[in-house]
Amino acid sequence: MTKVSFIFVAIALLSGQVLCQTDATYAVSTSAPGYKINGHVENTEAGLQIPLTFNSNGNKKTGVDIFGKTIKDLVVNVEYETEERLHVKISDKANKQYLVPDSPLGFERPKVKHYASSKDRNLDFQYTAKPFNFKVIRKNDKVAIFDTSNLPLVFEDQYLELSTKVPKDANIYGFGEVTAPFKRTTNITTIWARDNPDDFYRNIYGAHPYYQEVRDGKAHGALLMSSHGMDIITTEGRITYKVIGGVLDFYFFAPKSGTPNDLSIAYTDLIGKPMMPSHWMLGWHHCRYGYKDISSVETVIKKYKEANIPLQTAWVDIDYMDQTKDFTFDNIKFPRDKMIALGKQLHKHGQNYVVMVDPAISANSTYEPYVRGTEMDVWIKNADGTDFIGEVWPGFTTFPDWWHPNATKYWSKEIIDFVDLLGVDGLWVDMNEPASFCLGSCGTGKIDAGNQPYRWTYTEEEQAQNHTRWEKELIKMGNPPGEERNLLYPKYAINNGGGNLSEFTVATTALHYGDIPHYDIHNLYGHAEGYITRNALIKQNKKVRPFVLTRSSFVGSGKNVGHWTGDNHSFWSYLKNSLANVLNFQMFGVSYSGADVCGFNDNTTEELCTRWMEIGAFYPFARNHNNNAAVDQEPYLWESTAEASRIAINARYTLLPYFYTLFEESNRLGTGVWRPLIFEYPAYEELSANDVQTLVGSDILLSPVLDEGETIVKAQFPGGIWYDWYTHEATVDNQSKNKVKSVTLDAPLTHIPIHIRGGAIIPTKTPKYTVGETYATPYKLIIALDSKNQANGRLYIDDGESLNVNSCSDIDFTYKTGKLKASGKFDYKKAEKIGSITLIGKSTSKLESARIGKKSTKLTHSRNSVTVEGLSIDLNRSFDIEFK
Ligand SMILES: *[C@@H]1O[C@H](CO)[C@@H](O)[C@H](O)[C@H]1NC(C)=O
Ligand SMILES: *[C@@H]1O[C@H](CO)[C@@H](O)[C@H](O)[C@H]1NC(C)=O
Ligand SMILES: *[C@@H]1O[C@H](CO)[C@@H](O)[C@H](O)[C@H]1NC(C)=O
Ligand SMILES: *[C@@H]1O[C@H](CO)[C@@H](O)[C@H](O)[C@H]1NC(C)=O
Ligand SMILES: *[C@@H]1O[C@H](CO)[C@@H](O)[C@H](O)[C@H]1NC(C)=O
Ligand SMILES: *[C@@H]1O[C@H](CO)[C@@H](O)[C@H](O)[C@H]1NC(C)=O
Ligand SMILES: *[C@@H]1O[C@H](CO)[C@@H](O)[C@H](O)[C@H]1NC(C)=O
Ligand SMILES: *[C@@H]1O[C@H](CO)[C@@H](O)[C@H](O)[C@H]1NC(C)=O
Ligand SMILES: CC(=O)N[C@H]1CO[C@H](CO)[C@@H](O)[C@@H]1O
Repeated sequence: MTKVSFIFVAIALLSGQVLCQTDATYAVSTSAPGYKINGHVENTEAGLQIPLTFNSNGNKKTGVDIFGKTIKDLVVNVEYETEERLHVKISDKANKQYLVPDSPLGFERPKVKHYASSKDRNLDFQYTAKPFNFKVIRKNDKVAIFDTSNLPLVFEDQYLELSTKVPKDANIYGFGEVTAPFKRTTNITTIWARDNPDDFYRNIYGAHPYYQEVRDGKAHGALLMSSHGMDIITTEGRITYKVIGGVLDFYFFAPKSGTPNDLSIAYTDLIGKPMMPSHWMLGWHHCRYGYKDISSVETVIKKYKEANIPLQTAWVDIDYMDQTKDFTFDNIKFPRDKMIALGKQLHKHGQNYVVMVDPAISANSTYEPYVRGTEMDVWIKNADGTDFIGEVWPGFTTFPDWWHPNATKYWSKEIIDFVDLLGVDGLWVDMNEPASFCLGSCGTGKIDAGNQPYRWTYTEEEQAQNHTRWEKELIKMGNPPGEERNLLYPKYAINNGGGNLSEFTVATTALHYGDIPHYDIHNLYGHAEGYITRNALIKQNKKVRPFVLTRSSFVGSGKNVGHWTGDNHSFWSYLKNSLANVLNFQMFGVSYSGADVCGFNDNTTEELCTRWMEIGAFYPFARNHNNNAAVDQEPYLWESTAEASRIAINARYTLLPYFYTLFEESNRLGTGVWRPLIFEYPAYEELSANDVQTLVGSDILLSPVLDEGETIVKAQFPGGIWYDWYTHEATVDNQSKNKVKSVTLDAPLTHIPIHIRGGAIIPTKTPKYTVGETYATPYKLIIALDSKNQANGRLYIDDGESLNVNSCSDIDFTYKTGKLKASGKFDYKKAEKIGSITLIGKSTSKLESARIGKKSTKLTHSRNSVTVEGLSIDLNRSFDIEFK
């Protein structure tokens, strides 16, 4: 946005302060007259239906056609879908604006059978007639969680604007994908999927127009269900949405309890619950772009083992492909037979294997995936009906149109044949924003041109020449027939970090099946690929849980895939921001997520990689990944990094049953595996901006070093007792409720501070080299007592891989008045045992023995805990143990 339009007046803030931002994007369209109720407001079975008409006050000149064509007649549908979810959809009466498609590729909206009654629901809808404005009221405390009063409503074909008031310094979280601090302050969040490695505060790979707010200790959320490009402006006192198409399709969430965890449940009730990973997926992963041949990969696997750093899964980036074409092998460096043998070798050692696949298909008339796709006519098209041909790694490429009726069949065959052949355990789908290195259909008429020099390898002058030519051709190609909108250069341009909308991706004028311009569907492309790829993997093997890791994502993607935060840099700032990014994805319902450990682009250093391994070992998805142009960063390369990695990964493997239990909860309920402190302690305002520590579930607190040269961490601890993971000492002893204690923790280079919440029972294992070996050890319970000498916890057990679980155990542990009780469901019949129990807490020094059935066993005392070892308690039925 460069031009400041005359209709933009930087308005005085609701808080009374004057907005300093000069960028017009921050302002609201004060000249827009808005809408008024026109006719009967109807009470429907679901709620209300309100007809609106443009509030033109005779003066047709102002506030009309601001950035598009004003749509005069609108309908507001208010639906009380559940007690904690309200759907408010403002759409054009004529139903011409594009909606996010329903099943199967977009977003599967749940069918509502019974709407919430006015008595039971926690949300109310209030409105004014002229101009039309509305408030969403959280009933149990009468707070207006969304309030458009005195703020304009603009509804044009290519520009929609709506704002809500928020309190001063509001605790806003979400809106993405963006690399920014967890708590969002004044900023513009642009949503337009984009392949970009490092732009802080700019739009990157995924599209999640969802936020959560914690106000007065209570959480609520709002989703704008839109696949269009948009800017979301968060500024003092206000959030403003500026969207370049579609309708205003909002969902509001307000759990009765007010807890952020219950909000996550309510949100994922709508968008789908996060997928359930297999045990192996929770192990440590390693990958590099730029291994020169397969023996380099084999060497890495060997050296990990020699250094005794657990490695569960070896990955191969696009290097294995023949001229970077999907589903092929480089005959010399990564020959097919050796690639197959590598998988067998890994499996023999209880390890796993994942490779990359891109959506772009080389336009090469002797390359079978291209030939088959062309026969089935599955490619995205140009406005004139020819194939759209962009440029990716293998040169000129076509792009599967996931909406084409043949696309699922086409892609499934390619995926299934490939996985059958190679024996990989999962796929990694990259470049699916989709990324394209040229502008427009630069490969039209250039089939069989082979690999091309990449755009960035030309001189600037040549790049500019290419760009000018591409742009001319794109403009010449023009709009699809019958399309009246300006798809290439909408008047409201959004703050796309890449410039014009079609830069580095498929042109917005290109067509998907049913003549849907890419303009309307762009943000769904990666989501659709993830969905189809997952289903193909299920078809390939119905028994085990599929593994798909995606770069681009949309609302609801977490149901199908995991996500890594992309091509970041080996800088301290990225290490620090990785916590916020992972926390964002927990909120977006993509629990299985993580950043590239040690950083992707640029050269890491020993210290940075050491610190990154320490926290990276605890990312829900934990993988070291490097770029071809950077120095090696395998964790065994430096002594301190190797040492820190062993310590941290061993702690993760010790905690595997705890992680797995959290993933099951996430899959069933929708809660995050990682949680920011403020989501577990929403009443503690001091924690609202803390994104440098994180909780794993409710009970494990990580306080990593994220700054160069630091050997201490200034950590915040909410009320209660917090025990040091390593020494069992109470770092914070009986801190009173609702108070935060700041503690400076020692953190020498190879040490990550970890704390256990007093009151938690944590199921653990003995860490071994692989996840399988770790899981084969007996369980060990850690009971960390609270100030009342009580604790409780949960353990979920199944076979760790079945897609359809047919037997599982769900065990509740409680410890009270010296007695540990295990109760719940005990259906998983395979021999699972508890081998030891450790009690932590001051009062444990008085304990001497544990009585199990008739047998009494002596306890071993350490400084702050007691342990009973050599147990063999069957986890197939309830039991009691008494400590005396
Ligand atoms: C977003 O916030 C950051 C940090 O406060 C700031 O540096 C940046 O300028 C902001 N961006 C915009 C567009 O306001
Ligand atoms: C699907 O593919 C078949 C060839 O397998 C082709 O005949 C048919 O036209 C394709 N369908 C569409 C809608 O393009
Ligand atoms: C086209 O693909 C075939 C098969 O993968 C390959 O052998 C050939 O080198 C490719 N041609 C070009 C020009 O890239
Ligand atoms: C880009 O420019 C170079 C140098 O002028 C030219 O050789 C090349 O074909 C152009 N690439 C594309 C994809 O148009
Ligand atoms: C965007 O498109 C406009 C209109 O063609 C052009 O003037 C401008 O240079 C383009 N911007 C970029 C970053 O390519
Ligand atoms: C990374 O290190 C290599 C080898 O020392 C060097 O050639 C390269 O320029 C470095 N890259 C950056 C971005 O500093
Ligand atoms: C912890 O503090 C509470 C009051 O805040 C007190 O009632 C309780 O006895 C204390 N417990 C211990 C173990 O110190
Ligand atoms: C539990 O397992 C033990 C040993 O594996 C067996 O003896 C016992 O019968 C089992 N109990 C139940 C309730 O299945
Ligand atoms: C653009 C991008 O992917 N940035 C990532 C870089 O690294 C940090 C830390 O790992 C991530 O949080 C960012 O998302």
